[in-house]
Amino acid sequence: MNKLWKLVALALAVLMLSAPALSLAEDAAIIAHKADGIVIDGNLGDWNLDSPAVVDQPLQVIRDFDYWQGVEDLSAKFYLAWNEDNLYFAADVTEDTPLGAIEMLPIDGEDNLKLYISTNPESPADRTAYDTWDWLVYLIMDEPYWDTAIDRSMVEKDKALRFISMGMDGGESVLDGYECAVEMTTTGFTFECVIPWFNFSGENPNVKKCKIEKYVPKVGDVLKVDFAITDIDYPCPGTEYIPQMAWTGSPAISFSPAEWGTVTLAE
Ligand SMILES: [Ca+2]
Ligand SMILES: [Ca+2]
Repeated sequence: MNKLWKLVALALAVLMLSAPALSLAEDAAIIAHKADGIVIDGNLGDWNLDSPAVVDQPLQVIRDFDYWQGVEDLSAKFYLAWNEDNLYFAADVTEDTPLGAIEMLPIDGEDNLKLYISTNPESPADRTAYDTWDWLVYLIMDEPYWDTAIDRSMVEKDKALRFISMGMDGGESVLDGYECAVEMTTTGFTFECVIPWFNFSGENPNVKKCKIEKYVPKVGDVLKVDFAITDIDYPCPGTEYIPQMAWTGSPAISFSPAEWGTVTLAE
């Protein structure tokens, strides 16, 4: 190596050491359009696909990185749409072993989609702990069962307002009015679902004496949000390594909404 290259290498090393921790959350922002005639059939032709949350980079693998084989193994684009009554969620998933749930595994080890969402645009965007209106929704990708769960274990008891975790042992449907469908593609599948907003409130029929009011979304609201996807590639035995990817590429999304991205509700 000549002297110049040594200098360049040294400068690069210094730069890398002094760079702030890489955060994808700062740049992670999508738009959700008003749902216009979305039919839950697995075909995303009825969606505005202008603003995807793209998950396809090594930096976005948040678990068992050594077992992620690249974009054909697992990658996805996520979309949201909305109206006053419902949240719509779609995914275009590239996956070589799709819909691989195994009943005996904990739900975080099944093929799943995880939706992290706030239903309060007034919550401070930089909060480092979940508050009353922060939700982690598990959608198990297991045709035809489509189990759902809501994890509230990260919400402090006095903030949870009696809305606690449900469905976390699997085999349950905890979202009233939830409908979903998949369509297989040559490289994986497309998925879409509808989740009525009242599920994130005391109006969810599975909770009792909870005073969380139903969120009434409006154009211009900005909500914290994140997406994760879990891919079990290896049927038993050998299920101890199950890669997971997330939009903002940080395992800290499980306790800190500050690490999530945002969605802006638009027309
Ligand atoms: Ca459709
Ligand atoms: Ca795979």
